[in-house]
Amino acid sequence: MIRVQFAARPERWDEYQAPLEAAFAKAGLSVDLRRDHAPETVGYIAYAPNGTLSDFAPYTRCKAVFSLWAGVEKIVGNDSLTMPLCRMVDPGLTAGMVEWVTGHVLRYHLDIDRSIAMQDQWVPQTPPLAMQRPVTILGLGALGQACAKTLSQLGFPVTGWARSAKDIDGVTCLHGCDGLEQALSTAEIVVLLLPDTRATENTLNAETLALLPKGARIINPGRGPLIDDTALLAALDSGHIAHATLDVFRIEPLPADHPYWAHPNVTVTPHIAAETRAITSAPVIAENIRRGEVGEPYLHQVDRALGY
Ligand code: NDP
Ligand code: OXD
Repeated sequence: MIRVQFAARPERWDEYQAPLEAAFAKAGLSVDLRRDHAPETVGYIAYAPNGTLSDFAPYTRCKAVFSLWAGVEKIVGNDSLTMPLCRMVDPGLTAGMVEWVTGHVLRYHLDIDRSIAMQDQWVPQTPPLAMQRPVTILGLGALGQACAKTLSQLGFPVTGWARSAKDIDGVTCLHGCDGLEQALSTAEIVVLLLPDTRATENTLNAETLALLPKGARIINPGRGPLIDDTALLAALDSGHIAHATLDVFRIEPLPADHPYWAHPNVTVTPHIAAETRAITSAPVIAENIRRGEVGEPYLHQVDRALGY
């Protein structure tokens, strides 16, 4: 019997228990799933950073920790976590992010805010076509690639930027410092889907924001530290950046006195861009346990040195 510890917020248990048990059964795994196993008996941990578990040292026989979140910045530097760590790549999470990003890109592209503000006036203004609106996505991982493909299929000229070179149909792929400059220099809309690591902190700062064309819009569902907030507020105040939609912040919930709340050119959403779904993530966890049991490489294992 494989013992799996569920270490997420207690209210998540009801949502996850049945899908996980069904996925384990379907994968032919004999699993005892609980929230209160004796730590030294646990084989695998399903973990979320907003649960209570932070000391992994007592889990002496644990073979791997499976994050229910895609972003692992809260756990990747934990010294007591000496076993493999896998981040979440889940079709439901990906679909949610594609829908959220596409919706917010289309809000900007079609100037939907103007239509709402002018709904009592007959002042026609035809929006350009998607093919006339360059979009840049910073981060071409599971989520960035999926968004890039969908936006490209809608007709947007999409440029993507990652750490390593990529070849994605319909997407101009760039990497490295020069690549970032090029990626930003034409972008009318920028979407941030980078992980929060030492190397990505303040990717958008005073210098890189200045590379964007005047009037560019920013959408950040990645992580708060990707943006230098002071530099973004200055660029919004000067009008260089026309608007920002921010889903993630250095401190969450965003403090009540943060200038983003009241800024007329900022939309704040409360870290809801995409969420792991129990029904679509349970088979991913089951497959990783199957792999762990037969000694195959885990899916989506985090590179601890890179931090994602
Ligand atoms: P991945 O790990 O699959 O992709 C990360 C991408 O970022 C990769 O393309 C990687 O490059 C690139 N990257 C990493 N470091 C650098 C760097 N220094 N310079 C340039 N590119 C870099 O992550 P996901 O796509 O699954 O998720 C991205 C992030 O989205 C998560 O880390 C999380 O923070 C956030 N997220 C937010 C949610 C929300 O609700 N707001 C929900 C889910 C995720 P390479 O391909 O070369 O390795
Ligand atoms: C995640 C998130 O990282 O929800 O999965 O932000």
